[in-house]
Amino acid sequence: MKIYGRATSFNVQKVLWFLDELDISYEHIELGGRFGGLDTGEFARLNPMKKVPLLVDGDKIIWESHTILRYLAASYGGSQWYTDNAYERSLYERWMDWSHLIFQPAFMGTFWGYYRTPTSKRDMAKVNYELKTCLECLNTLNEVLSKSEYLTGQSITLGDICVGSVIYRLISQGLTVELPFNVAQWYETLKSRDGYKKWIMSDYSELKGREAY
Ligand SMILES: N[C@@H](CCC(=O)N[C@@H](CS)C(=O)NCC(=O)O)C(=O)O
Repeated sequence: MKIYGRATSFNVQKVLWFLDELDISYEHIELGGRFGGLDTGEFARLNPMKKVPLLVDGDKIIWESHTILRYLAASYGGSQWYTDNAYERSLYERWMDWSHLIFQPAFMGTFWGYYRTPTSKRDMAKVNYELKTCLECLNTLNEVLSKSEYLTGQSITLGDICVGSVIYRLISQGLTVELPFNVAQWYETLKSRDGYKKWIMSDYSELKGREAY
């Protein structure tokens, strides 16, 4: 199995973390960002979007990070990560979608507007607007996490992988973000997982002030 994408990419990190959770052996190929390589015809044949992550599993080619996660869970995750019951799946899939549609874009707004923009060019009103949405998301998460250890119960799911991946960068990029109590506890639990430490909590300082991918 091959996973393509630079380890500093937030969307790639989720997949790398999950591959480690599944204890799957894989080859990681750094691509995109300072590594380049996304504009070649060869890569476009694998992913017409010319983005990472991209997973190649034998003759199967999969792009879009959450689709890759679903594919891996269904193919290799066993009953711990995947259930045939559509309703039970929806309990964690809604968090994956919410993360991609609401939480992650707001976080990305702060990350691009603040961390990836040189100080002199920052529009802090815009950054603070996105940050406000992030804080509202954290408060919602806090309520949900007052009832269970993970987002959908007492064990980790893909929902925690997707939403949890946002937390480290959100609080470590230099903006003031205080995690509400239950979110902070959940974050401590995620931090105890090897894949979270290795991939999500990795150094991304090369992206500071870097406006190009
Ligand atoms: N929705 C896509 C987003 C893919 C995406 O935008 N990837 C970025 C990295 S996070 C990318 O490939 N950027 C070009 C680059 O890194 O050179 C996914 O979740 O996979």
